[in-house]
Amino acid sequence: AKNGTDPNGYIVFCPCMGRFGNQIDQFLGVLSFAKSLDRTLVLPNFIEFNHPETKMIPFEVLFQVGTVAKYTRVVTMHEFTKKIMSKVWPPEKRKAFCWNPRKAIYDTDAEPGCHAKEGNPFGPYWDHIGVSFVGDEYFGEIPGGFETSQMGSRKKWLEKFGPEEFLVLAFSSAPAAFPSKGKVWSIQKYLRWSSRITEQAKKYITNNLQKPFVAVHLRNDADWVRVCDHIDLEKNRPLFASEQCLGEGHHQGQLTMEMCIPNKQQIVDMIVEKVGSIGAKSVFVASDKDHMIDEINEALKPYEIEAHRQEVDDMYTSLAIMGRSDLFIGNCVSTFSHIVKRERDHTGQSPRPSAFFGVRSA
Ligand code: GFB
Repeated sequence: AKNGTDPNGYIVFCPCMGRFGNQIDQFLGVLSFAKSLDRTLVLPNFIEFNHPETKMIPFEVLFQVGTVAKYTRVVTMHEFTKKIMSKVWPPEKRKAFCWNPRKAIYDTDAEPGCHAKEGNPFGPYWDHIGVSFVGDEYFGEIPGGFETSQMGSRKKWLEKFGPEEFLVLAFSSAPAAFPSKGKVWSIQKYLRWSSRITEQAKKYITNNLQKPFVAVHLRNDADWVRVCDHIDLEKNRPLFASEQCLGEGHHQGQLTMEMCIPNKQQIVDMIVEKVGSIGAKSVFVASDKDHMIDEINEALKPYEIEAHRQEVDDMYTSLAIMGRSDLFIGNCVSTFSHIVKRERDHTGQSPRPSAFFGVRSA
């Protein structure tokens, strides 16, 4: 490669939709897309919303670069911006890629386009890495778009947006399906928590939990109640991550309110059942709102075991702890739970047990 850069070019994108579970969900599809176009993927900064602050978290703070590099060619955002960008992507070549032109949200007089830097997190994301765009390119006419498994798709990408003219493809949002398709879920095995996060998880477990332990994800903040209002009992349509427990197109059953927002009794009953089934010695609870520690401990009294939480629930450590549990109980609709489920299914010799609220196991 000329001056140490990839002659096939690069893909850089903003994981601009949703929070961490959504961002990871789409990231799996982006990995598959980059591999299929045989370009180096610039590992994103993940976006954390601590209102009013928007924080950029470099991929390598959360995950091991070496492991994801076993799946496809990657480079960290840091290395790309410091060493590569100026060589392969002069400012006058910086086009934004999106599906098709759309109207701006704020500037109502603006021409339709990608508006790649309009609003939060779009603007802050590219500003953070010092990128501005001189124009837009649309890929909606390519058969399948980012679904390059479709006939003729890869050829079209090369014809229209080949590396001679476009060494860098910069996407204003993740070039991947949401929710993710089943065929990319196993790519999760290339996402290994960074040693810092793994150490924090191990330390927490050693200091607080007796093994074997059950881990529980409770998704119960106010925003979630509104999500569950969208359950379509008639058409039984997939909702966010729901295919993780009901299969693609929900061929395995009906999405219910209990799966999305189980009530307190259903939660406690499920935990007690699973504790009994594996003879658990402790329970770990992660939540975005109400960990229900008192209610759970009341129900666990006869078993003489206790439920624990992180006093400040750091979401990344919580995910890693849940990944390491002996049995996981998740929320079927939550993409946050799905991270744990995929990790347990695919990072190991064989799948480790996961269960979902509202889903009766055989
Ligand atoms: O990750 P996420 O897209 O998953 O959004 P869902 C949920 C966010 O809530 C996480 C926080 O990124 C965390 O910031 N959160 C959830 C938690 N559970 C926990 C937890 O156990 N511990 C901690 N510390 N934080 C949906 C989206 O969220 O939310 C939809 O799929 C939609 O896009 C909806 O926006 C409102 O899939 O659960």
